[in-house]
Amino acid sequence: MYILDVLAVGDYVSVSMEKDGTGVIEEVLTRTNYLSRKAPKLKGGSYRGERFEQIIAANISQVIVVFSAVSPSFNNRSLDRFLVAAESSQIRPMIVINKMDLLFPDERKIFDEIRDVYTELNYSVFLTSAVTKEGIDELREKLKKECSFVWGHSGVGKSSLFNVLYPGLNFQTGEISNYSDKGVHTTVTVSLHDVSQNTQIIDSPGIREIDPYGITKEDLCHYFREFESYLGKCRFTRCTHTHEPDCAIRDAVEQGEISPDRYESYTNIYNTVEEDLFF
Ligand SMILES: Nc1nc2c(ncn2[C@@H]2O[C@H](COP(=O)(O)OP(=O)(O)OP(=O)(O)O)[C@@H](O)[C@H]2O)c(=O)[nH]1
Ligand SMILES: [Mg+2]
Ligand SMILES: [Zn+2]
Repeated sequence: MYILDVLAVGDYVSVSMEKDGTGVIEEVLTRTNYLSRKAPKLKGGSYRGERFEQIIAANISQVIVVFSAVSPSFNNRSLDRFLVAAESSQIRPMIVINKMDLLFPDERKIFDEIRDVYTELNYSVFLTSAVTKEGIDELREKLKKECSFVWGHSGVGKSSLFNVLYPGLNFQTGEISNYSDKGVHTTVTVSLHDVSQNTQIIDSPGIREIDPYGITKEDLCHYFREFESYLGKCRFTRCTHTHEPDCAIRDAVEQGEISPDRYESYTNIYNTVEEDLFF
């Protein structure tokens, strides 16, 4: 049996002390929650069809999903994947769209609309800039007395945001000179920091695409908040909400009650969930 992660950032452990003062971890205490992903396949081989769960961080009270408005450009399909990953781990996500300073004034309204769509779904959304400090005070308020895990693609400004939120952290950030739209990985490890009393933040390296562990096709609809009130109202009890007649979800999309864009994210993720790998 493979054990990929005995310990993760955020774990609580019990420790005993040896005579020479060395601490020995005796036990990892039960996790209240954790974020995980499918472990990457081993180089040169596969896990014979099995994929293993890799814990990214544990005992988190919220996930801050960070995107940039531009450089790299915002992608709502990808945002929905992050939200699904957080929802499936039962960890509250918040959304940050950073680098607002790089937009032309007439481009801002697109992001005001995006903010409205997700605010309507009860997600907190912050439009920020690490340069002008737009949105920073409001975001800091939401981090108080929480253990927040920051998640997103490389180069969106996760570490830069922490540096302006909590001056003194001095996280390494990417240099504009060697930064491209592809993103260079500046942060390379997950690390937890006490920034004030009862307030912790966890910085993490940018990820290319989220590959959540343990999501089934059947459960996916529960991770789209706006679907909830329609579930159980389709003609077929095992409706997949992708093609069946008299589907309450698809009807709601047609009636304009569910955003077609969000529904497209659902079908998109649905088609990529590798059902057979989760048993
Ligand atoms: N104009 C502008 N540039 C920003 C902003 N935030 C970050 N940057 C720049 O974007 C680049 C990447 O910033 P980082 O903070 O290193 O990004 P990251 O998300 O931590 O990246 P990884 O550690 O690789 O995951 C750097 O050149 C920053 O100076 C912002 O709000 N506005
Ligand atoms: Mg970073
Ligand atoms: Zn349905």
